[in-house]
Amino acid sequence: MKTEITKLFEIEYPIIQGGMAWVATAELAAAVSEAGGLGIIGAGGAPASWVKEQIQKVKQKTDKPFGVNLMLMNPEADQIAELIAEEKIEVVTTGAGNPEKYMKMWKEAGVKVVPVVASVALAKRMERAGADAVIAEGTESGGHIGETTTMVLVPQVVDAVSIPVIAAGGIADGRGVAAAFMLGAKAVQMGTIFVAAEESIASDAYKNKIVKAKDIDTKVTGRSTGHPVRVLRNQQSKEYLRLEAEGASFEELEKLTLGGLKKAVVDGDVIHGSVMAGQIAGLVKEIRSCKDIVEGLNAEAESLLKGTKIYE
Ligand code: TUI
Repeated sequence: MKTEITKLFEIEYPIIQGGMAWVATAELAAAVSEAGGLGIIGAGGAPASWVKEQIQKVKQKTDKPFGVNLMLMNPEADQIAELIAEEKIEVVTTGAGNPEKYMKMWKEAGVKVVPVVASVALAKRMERAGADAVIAEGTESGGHIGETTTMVLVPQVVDAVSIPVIAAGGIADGRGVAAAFMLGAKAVQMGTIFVAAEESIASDAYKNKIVKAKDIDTKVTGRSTGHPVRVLRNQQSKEYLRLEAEGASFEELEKLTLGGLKKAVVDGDVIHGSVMAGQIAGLVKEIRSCKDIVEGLNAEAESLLKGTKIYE
């Protein structure tokens, strides 16, 4: 399926991998790009030196385009933003904030800028600031989320901007990809299914928790602090939600989750760690290679959309 996004990013399939902190390493990004999608290195909260190493690693593994996700709350966001420009990365995606202050620098370096937005207002603002596309991310997503669902957000963002829109949140099979296209998206971004991919460095315990998850197994922690985060429910989320309901302070709550994502991804502690995942975890039933995921979902969506003329 050729779309404005496959042309803009010079990729084979309209499938983009989310920039998940700790999980979106060079291994995963290279595997997704090699498969014909757009692999992304997730800077998360990591230092610029780590991001630089990951960029070199991806370049050694593949000649295909790849991207870097800048999580804007990263303490070294300024340095990582400069690194992205210096390295002339094909695509930068951003999350958890407004990347406006870096956009001139990125555009001048020829980097395509694709902010993640959770509202129509931010999508319009990003278009005015020169974004090449936006990712409209629904509240079904894992990790740090907005309030609006993918079904509701995507068509409203599509109507509000002229740049191409990528849909994210709640997609993990060809039906989801086809539905996103019907809403006007020109590509999809997926996270949860790629966390559970063969090439993902996430612990087996983390992948198994996704594979075993049912439809109602995610919880949103941190609504009271203004930083809602969707995770698979476990002892940590239960304790967090109990403290939150009792009116615990931000500091108290933060103590419970500090380092929690690394604990789950790297150490495999899915009882006390933060197992970030989207609601669609319930649909992810097996561990597959990135090639199988990218080609399989594309073929399924293509067949569902045959005759609709919404892709070339
Ligand atoms: O960024 C994400 N997902 C993430 S980041 C992350 S690391 C983290 N860990 C613990 C607590 C907080 C973060 C884990 N998952 N997705 C992209 C995304 N961006 N979702 C929602 C937004 C967003 C929300 C509000 C973007 C901009 C925004 O407002 C910007 C503004 O200033 O107006």
